[in-house]
Amino acid sequence: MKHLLKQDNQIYQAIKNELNRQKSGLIMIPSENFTSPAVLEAMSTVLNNKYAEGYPQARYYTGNQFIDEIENLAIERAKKLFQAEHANVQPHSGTTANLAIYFALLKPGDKILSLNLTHGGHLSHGSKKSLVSQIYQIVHYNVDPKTNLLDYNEIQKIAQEEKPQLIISGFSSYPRKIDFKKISEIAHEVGAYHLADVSHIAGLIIAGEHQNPFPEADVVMTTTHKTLRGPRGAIILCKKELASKIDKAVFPGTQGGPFEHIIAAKAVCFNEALTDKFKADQKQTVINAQVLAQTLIDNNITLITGGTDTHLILIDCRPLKITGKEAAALLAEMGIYTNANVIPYDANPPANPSGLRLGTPALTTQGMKEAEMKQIGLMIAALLKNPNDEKSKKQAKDLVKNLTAQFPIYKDLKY
Ligand code: DSN
Repeated sequence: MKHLLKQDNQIYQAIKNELNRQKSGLIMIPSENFTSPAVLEAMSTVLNNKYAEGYPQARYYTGNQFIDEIENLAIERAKKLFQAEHANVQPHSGTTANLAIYFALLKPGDKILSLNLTHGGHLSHGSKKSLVSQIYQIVHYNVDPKTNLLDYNEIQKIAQEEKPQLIISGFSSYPRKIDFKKISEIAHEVGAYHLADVSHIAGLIIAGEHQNPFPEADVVMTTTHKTLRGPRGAIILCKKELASKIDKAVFPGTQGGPFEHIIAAKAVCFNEALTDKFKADQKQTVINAQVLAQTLIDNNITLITGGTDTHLILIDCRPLKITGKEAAALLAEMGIYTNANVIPYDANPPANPSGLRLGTPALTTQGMKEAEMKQIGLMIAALLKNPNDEKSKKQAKDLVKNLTAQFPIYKDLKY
């Protein structure tokens, strides 16, 4: 980054510091991951300079022959990964992708049925704070109060009573598998579309570690930077008959010029996701999460739903007599990055919730396996049970140092 170094030292230094933070800590926020250097390279290119409003072979500006080639590759690879009939690779983020999907499928005032935000849903699925709730009527389903699991009979009952036009599945802090086929059945029974927001588990689906919502779901949306390990952004996949509506809703409906440098990086990430290595990593991500969960349970840490089937774990901090924020801050002090999170039926507000969310995608990308998960689980349990114990803190810092040295990331990236 010699030009940046010369021209803007403040930004250069901050980027360098961030690289060091990522290399020297344990990244355990389950929605974060490390892209490959090839993905980073594709993002940082002259493609940034090109306007390409429209779609391949139908652009509003000249000079898009190479951009078309790139976007077509991204589309074909995305379709192949999810066995989808159509892909739109232009959405800038998961939230804008969801807005475009609502715009494509619904009229203002239509009804959306989605999971309560505090039970694992997402802001863009209809939170009161989101624009979505000002345009559409929102009704929610909850997880079962005893098990914290989805109750498909309850979802069906609410769907039959409320007759929504859209049912959303796919969540941000639900650690268990989702029966997408069942939700498609419920949706179609009441004449609703089914949108599966698989942002968290896209990599798992590609690897066959989780049920694919297709061919039953009408639309699937995923961000591209979580388990999928690509650039920040999103894609929409859908049945052929919805293709034109979805494309028009993305552009010109809710976006202008696409980010073609990001689309190129998405294409690179999709090619990586088609490999056996990627699939093996996704399998290991789930094994790692399960070993980590079991180690925590064996050391008297309470987990929401009693474990995980996926890449993420939700710790109930209430028995520890600390808040999620205190737990996350304590771990961050050791260089272990997790996030405070609401838990179902949380008496505390989202700004100060009772849960701690953590996961294994980034650690697995670094090459860590079961043995390391056991070490990390023991260390996290010791810290959370004795937040002021200086010996545990010292041991935690040493472990982070050893593991990051043993499993280095971005070895060749020298800023
Ligand atoms: N912020 C994402 C997550 O961490 O799950 C969802 O948008």
